[in-house]
Amino acid sequence: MAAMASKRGALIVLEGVDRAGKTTQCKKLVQALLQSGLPAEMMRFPDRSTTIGQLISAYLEKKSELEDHTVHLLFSANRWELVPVMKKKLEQGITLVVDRYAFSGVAFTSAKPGFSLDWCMKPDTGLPQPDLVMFLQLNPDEAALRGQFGAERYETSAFQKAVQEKFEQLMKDQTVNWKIINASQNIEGVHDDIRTHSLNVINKAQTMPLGELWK
Ligand code: NYM
Repeated sequence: MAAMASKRGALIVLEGVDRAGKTTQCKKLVQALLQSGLPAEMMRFPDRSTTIGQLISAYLEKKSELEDHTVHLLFSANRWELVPVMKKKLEQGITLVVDRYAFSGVAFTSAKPGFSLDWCMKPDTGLPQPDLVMFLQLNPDEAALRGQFGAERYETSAFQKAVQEKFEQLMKDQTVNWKIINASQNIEGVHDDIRTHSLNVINKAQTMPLGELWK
């Protein structure tokens, strides 16, 4: 018997430099979708709960050292290991709201010396294609007003500036549905923009097959 074409959930990603408000906004979006009767769940990368995720977490907390290519591949492997779960949930009609994805992976590694954007994109090529990627745009001065950086790896203003430039290069890719969100508005203003874009895309995704990233 042919499987019935049921409506899939949308894959929605929030990206941006550190402290742009991604986590806060992911939580608010899931809450708003659920309140409108739309099934939704939040995910985040890195997912520090898995065996691979624990290696990544120790590296970010500077409790361990990992060679730069190695950690890049671990971040990617951490996404791939969650793909079966993601596909299953999307097929069940659940919209996934994801805090960081392959774009963070590429932007952070390619901000290191000796890494091309191209090399960095390869391991994540073929991941489930997000239906929408919202980039929370925040200028460095605005970010500075949000207080001190944390103590994790990468949390310096010089590195974050390099990461921002890499995100800007990635956003030129027209095969990805990018939307730039002004993250210097208040929390509710940012949320309104994010919710509007999301509702739009949830509707459209229902009848479209899930794509493959960068393919
Ligand atoms: N990060 C995140 C990477 O370097 N590569 C990746 O693939 C991903 C998903 O890890 N500084 C970096 C970005 C952040 C850190 O922080 C994870 P958080 O607060 O868990 O989002």
